[in-house]
Amino acid sequence: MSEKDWIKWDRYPSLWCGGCGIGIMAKYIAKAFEELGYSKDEVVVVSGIGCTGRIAGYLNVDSVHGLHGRAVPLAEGIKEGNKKLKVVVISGDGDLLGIGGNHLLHTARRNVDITVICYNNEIYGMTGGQMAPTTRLESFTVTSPFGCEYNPINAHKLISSNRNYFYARSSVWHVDHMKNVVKEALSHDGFSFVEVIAYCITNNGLRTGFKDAYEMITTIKKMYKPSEEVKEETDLGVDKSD
Ligand SMILES: Cc1ncc(C[n+]2csc(CCOP(=O)(O)OP(=O)(O)O)c2C)c(N)n1
Ligand code: SF4
Ligand SMILES: [Mg+2]
Repeated sequence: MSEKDWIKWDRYPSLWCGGCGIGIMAKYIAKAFEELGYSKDEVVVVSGIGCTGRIAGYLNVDSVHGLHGRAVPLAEGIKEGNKKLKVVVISGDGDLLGIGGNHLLHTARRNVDITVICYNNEIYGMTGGQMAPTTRLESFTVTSPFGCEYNPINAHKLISSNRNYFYARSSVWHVDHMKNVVKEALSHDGFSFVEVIAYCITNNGLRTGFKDAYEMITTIKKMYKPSEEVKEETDLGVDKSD
């Protein structure tokens, strides 16, 4: 098998906008599945609603495109039904950390053996670019026209009640790093969470002054650097509890 077998090519071109990073993430998750030597009948992908959630229809595995915010309990139910399955949630920041935040908090706390991959574009992309719980302080969105007044949610801290947690942050620019941390997360025995720093060119970037998707992704390249430990907010990194 090759990584190409993990994508449903007959469904392309995808519904994602030209230049969107979700397709990049899909490709490197497919590579991670391939490099781990998984077979298609042992992986289940679950998503919620949003642009990222549509990924469930493009990966060539059994998948569920669930309700907004309910991907994590759906995944937990599937895992409970068949413990041998690798159950992977792939969804957006609004889905996982907004409406689905309470599910995430408790599934992580109970150390359920699933992997959650969050495409964090700091916005509700699909519905037009509204402020999300991940939107940065002072950022302009359609619902924060004078700048966001609140601090963004800290996903790392949110899931760390469970002492066996695995958290890693990567980005749609640092694709090999992203693939490697996804592989580590999938191999972790217990709850794992990967935050993928990303963007939405159509419903956020263009309005906030970016010329195109290339300018947005190269801004991510400049702002973040991969590292082995999370030392400061702008670092990418892998962090495991002791
Ligand atoms: C219960 C419910 N509330 C609201 C919505 C509308 N809705 C659809 S997608 C979405 C936001 C998705 O944001 P995110 O999860 O960040 O995904 P993105 O589109 O940015 O990838 C919302 C609020 C919905 N579908 N269902
Ligand atoms: S609206 Fe934004 S997040 Fe959705 S597909 Fe387009 S660029 Fe990607
Ligand atoms: Mg989003």
